[in-house]
Amino acid sequence: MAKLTKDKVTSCLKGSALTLATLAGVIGGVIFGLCLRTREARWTEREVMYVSYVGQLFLRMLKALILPLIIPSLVAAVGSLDMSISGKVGGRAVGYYMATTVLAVILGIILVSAIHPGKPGNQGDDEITKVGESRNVTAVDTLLDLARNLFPPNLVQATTQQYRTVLKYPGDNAYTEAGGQQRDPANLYTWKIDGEYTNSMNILGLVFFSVFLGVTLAVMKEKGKPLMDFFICLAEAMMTITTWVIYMAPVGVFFLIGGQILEMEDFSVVAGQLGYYFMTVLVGLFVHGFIVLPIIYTVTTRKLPFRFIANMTNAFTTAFGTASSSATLPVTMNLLEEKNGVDARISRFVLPIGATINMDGTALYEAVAAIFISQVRSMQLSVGSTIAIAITATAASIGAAGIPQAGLVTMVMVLDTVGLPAEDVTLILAVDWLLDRFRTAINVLGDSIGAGIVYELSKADLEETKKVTEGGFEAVPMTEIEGD
Ligand code: 7O9
Repeated sequence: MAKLTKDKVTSCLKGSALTLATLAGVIGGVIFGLCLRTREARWTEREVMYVSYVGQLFLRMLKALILPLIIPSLVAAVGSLDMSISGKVGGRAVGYYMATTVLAVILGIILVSAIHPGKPGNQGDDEITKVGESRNVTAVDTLLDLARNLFPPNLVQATTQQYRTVLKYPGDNAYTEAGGQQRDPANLYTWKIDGEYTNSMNILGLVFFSVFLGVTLAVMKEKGKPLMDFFICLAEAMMTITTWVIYMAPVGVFFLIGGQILEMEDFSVVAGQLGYYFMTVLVGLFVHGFIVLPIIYTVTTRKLPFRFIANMTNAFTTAFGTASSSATLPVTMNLLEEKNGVDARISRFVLPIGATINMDGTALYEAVAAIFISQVRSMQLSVGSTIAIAITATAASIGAAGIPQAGLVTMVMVLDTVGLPAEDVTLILAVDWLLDRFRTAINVLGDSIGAGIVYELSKADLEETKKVTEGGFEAVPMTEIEGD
């Protein structure tokens, strides 16, 4: 009996060696960074760069996989499903994204109201340092830009740039050509409307186009097969590379986190009310990720969530190390398919969309942050304002990927809805880099559980189309890749 258990333990340990190594990488990275910090002299920017260098290499490898992975994944997954089935699958996914994001925001609002981390006045204005110039944009323009970016005029450009509206004040005596409206420096709506392309990938446009191409190939049936095979093969190749890159995770995460700890200003900022704010967000993320989402998983699939979540550990550690759910996407997809047995047609359809629009952690954080700042500014929030914060925090998390320099801009939008000044984001900046890592891990967890739920709910539908894709669209087993 005892021997059996021991055998089980060793085989389990072998299977989880990589996961354990990556976990050790996280903890080791923290210790490594803390040890380096004991040096008397401050670490220079260059020295920090040397420390995080290896981690940066790992991050670059992951990022290189995103584009050639998500486009063929989406096209092939949507293309291999009947239109009616992809409609059902997409509907389930979007329903899950909406429900969980709203739940996360509500949880955040309840927690920040109950804990009340922000005591008025303590955060002196002199501590505020202005970060960058604030951008002159209206919420309307941001929304219109979002829809504009859904339709990139040039697909190749969309891989590196996205559009944004820029409002300019041309001087007091200038009149608009149409209508002769007086320019008012205080009213953005009377400013000159200009636009520019910024250097960040237009992920919304690419995702939208890929889904559309997938639907088209599904409609073309036999005629579309050569292109389908091309995309299936490309996605497969990227997944294979991912299985190799994952082996670098322990080392990559170690140096990424070590470098970040070295770069950090000081621990003392987490004392006081900023510390309470930090804890509020952390408790919210924890409750959402490890209580609310698992319960939803259990209720909808009638399966226990523990195995499923444990299998995804490597994705969480990678998310924590990189602070980017898109860079983690290849890892997430790989683990979902290889360890949790999620059908590739589901994971490759649902995950890229989830990584783009489903960010529960971000939504929770934005709601908590806005209300925390209003507490510090001793601003009494009406029920209406609280609902306005909830709605904009939800919208900000959905649209984040479509907005250049999202972090600050979306936070400013949320603050703006209740009349708080943009400069106030600086109140929470000191702990943002660390919270980012935690909320990214929860974003990844939310995407994974979503894919798991949609898979379980769609099993019956998938059975019907089994014949169509037989043999063509299956993850390559690890043994085949490693060769003999
Ligand atoms: C967090 F679909 C993909 F994988 F190709 C994809 C590519 C890029 C998906 C999303 C993106 C992307 O650009 N996302 C993005 C996300 C852009 C700006 C901000 C954010 C928000 O990031 C989160 C946060 O700050 O709360 C978090 N760091 O999940 O990555």
